[in-house]
Formats: sequence, structure tokens, C-alpha cells
Amino acid sequence: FSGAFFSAKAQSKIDPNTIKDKMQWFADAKLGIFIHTGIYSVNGIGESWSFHNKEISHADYMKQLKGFTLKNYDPAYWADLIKESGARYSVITTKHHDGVALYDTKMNNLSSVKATPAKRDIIKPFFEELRKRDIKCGAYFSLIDWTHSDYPGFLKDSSRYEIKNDYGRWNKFRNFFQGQIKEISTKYNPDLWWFDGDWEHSAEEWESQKTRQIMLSRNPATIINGRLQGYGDYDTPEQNFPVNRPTFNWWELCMTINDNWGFQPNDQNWKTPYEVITIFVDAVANGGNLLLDIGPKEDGSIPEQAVTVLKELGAWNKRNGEAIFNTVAGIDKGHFYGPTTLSKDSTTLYLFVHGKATGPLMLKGLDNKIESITAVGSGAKLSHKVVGKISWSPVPGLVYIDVPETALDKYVTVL
Ligand code: FHN
Repeated sequence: FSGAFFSAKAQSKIDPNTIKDKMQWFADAKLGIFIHTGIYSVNGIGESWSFHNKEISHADYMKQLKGFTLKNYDPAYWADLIKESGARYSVITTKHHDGVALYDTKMNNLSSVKATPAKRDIIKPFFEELRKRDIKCGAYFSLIDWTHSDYPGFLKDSSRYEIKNDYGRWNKFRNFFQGQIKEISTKYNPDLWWFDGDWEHSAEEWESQKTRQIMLSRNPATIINGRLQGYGDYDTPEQNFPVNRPTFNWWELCMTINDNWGFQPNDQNWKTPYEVITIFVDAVANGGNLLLDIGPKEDGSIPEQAVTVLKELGAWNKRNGEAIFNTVAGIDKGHFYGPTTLSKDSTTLYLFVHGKATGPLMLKGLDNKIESITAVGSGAKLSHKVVGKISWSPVPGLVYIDVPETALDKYVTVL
């Protein structure tokens, strides 16, 4: 993963020192599971970008409403699988750019309850099952609504307008989306809000500050991602990995498990469990979280490739969770090669060794303030007293741990 760390956008106006306490659960959680469910999973014609980019007509895209059945939707199974993965939170689409709500909105009739054969609210039962398993609940909400007739969007058809030419119409839309945020807050009380689509308008046009207050006035403890134009609590770079480690200690890499966010029959490039675990470790070693996306099918079933990844991730977390959850970023790559995490009291350094130890291992590139070293791999643990100054590792990307020869094959193996 390379590329710009944070997309060029309004820096948050929220002082991190004022939200440290309520962000702590998020900083400790490390792993979230993202769920994109919606009518885009019906015909495999792509997400709402397909009509936005005029690859198909909006009318043809919306025909998918009739194919969204959720006939095999099992929120308890979804929650069990998320629990098994080791995730501590889950974020689900309440409304994507197409404007179709996946909950029982009273603001219009465009929802899975009133406009699809599913005739059901996805969010309520899912949040209930997550909370039974002590998993935090996140609500993804698209500020963009490319279907709503009062949204000025990119669809330059006759019904569209420019905000500056019709503030009355924009106000109507703003009252609409803020009304949906109020009802989601009141009905489902999300622990976390995951906004998307803020890039189309300014903080002033979105009334980001007022929108933030709508949520905080109903639940001061809720946290908000950085896509509420200037009024979010943490940043969530997409698919990209930090080029430089952030100086603050809560951020999140949101990432697809294949080429798409929502299910498509032709989904390609499924990430293997090893690839996901490696990316997950690197995110955590840099003080961040991984929000791994899965896209259920229109009937509510989960593709078997996603099930396999979540189960393998969970098995790995069972063996190595001590080095992941409730830790803080390890030694910065600039000082030390290889991903590491630190226990909160900084007395234990966890090393993640990728690949087979190829010879005597020596810990290099570390000053002697760390009292003990724990090499984590295949579930084994090794505490190694660090004594004296150690020179730098000569080989970028390799971790060297000075352990008795006999310990090599037992303690330090493939991640
Ligand atoms: O178009 C969406 C996409 O479906 C997905 O929700 C991602 C998540 O970060 N956000 C937009 C693309 O940037």
C-alpha cells in the first residue's frame, strides 16, 4: 500500500485533546468490519457510480429495488462471524449514495422497508445482535443522495440545480438529511458515525457543525469519522496506507476485501487471509485500525471468500491478540525495521516476524529503554531481556531478535 495518507480535505476543527476519553475504545479496538449492503448487490451493474457516471440510466439502476429480498438475512449469523473475526466494532450502510435507506426511515418512502420485497429494517436487528456480543455499532451515512429530487448532485439533468441558485431547495434537502440523522440517532443510537460523500460540498453547505451537534446532543459519547467536512473525530484513509506515521493515536484504514465495496457477481482480486492479516498488523503497528469491508449478497448471505477471511483473521487474533488489542503503535519504521506494537505501559515490545527466521536473530535498532521483548508468531511468545545499546538492523524490512539458537524454530516462525 502506498500513496497519499490522508486525502486532501478540510482538516478537522476538533481538538484531539477534547475527545481523548471517548476515542479510547476506538483506539483499543483495532479491528472493525465494514458492511456495504444495498440494491447495488442485485444485478451486478455496479454501485450508484454506474448511473452517476452515466454508464446506465438512473431508472435502470433503481429497477434493482425489486430484486432486493434479504430472504436469507440472518443478523445473528452476521454478528457471530464478526465476533469470531476478533472485530470490536462494525459499521453498516444505513444509506448509500443512491438514497435507498436500509432502515425504517419516516423521511421518505425510499427504503428497504417500503420499496423492496425485503420489507424489513436491516439496522435494528443487526445492532441488537452486535450489542448482545459487546460489539460497538457504527452507522455509515452518505451525505450525497443522488436520487433525492432536492439534491443538486452531479446528475446534470433537468431536475438538478446549483446551490447558489436555489438555497430554498438546498435547505429542503438539508432538513431531509438532518432529519434522517436525527431518526437514526433516536432509533438506533450508534456508537460511531461513518459519514461519506462530504467531498461534494463545503462544511458550511453541509452545516457540518450543526450536524455534529445533532448527534452529540443525543449521545455525547458517539464518535464521528473525518468525512463530516472539518467536524470529524478521526480520519479514515481509503485503500491507502500511511506514508508517514500520524502523530495522533486514532485513525482507521478502510479497505475492501476484493475490488468492490458492495457485492458484485464478478467480484475479483479477493485478498487472502495472509494479505489481510499483514495489512492489519501494519495498520495497528502504525497506531491505526483496520475497517475491513464485506459485501453481503442481495439475499443477505455472505460470500464464502469473505467468511474464510473473517474466520482465518479470527483464528490469528486468538493466537496473537495480546500483541494487537489495547496496544499502541510500536517503534516507528524510521527507527526499526518490521511492524511492532507496544503494550500501553511500553514495557513489552511485540514483534511481528514475516517469513521464516533465516539464521541467528539479533534485535537491532533499539535503545535499551524497553525492558522485555516478546516475539509473536504462530501463537508462541518469547520474552527477551534487552540489555545495552544495539546497533541498527542492516536489512530493511527484516526483524532481528537475539534468541538462543534452540528457540529459533519454536518461537519465531511465519506470521
Ligand atoms: O462510493 C463510496 C464507496 O461505495 C464506499 O462507501 C467508500 C468507503 O470509503 N466511499 C465511497 C468511495 O470513496
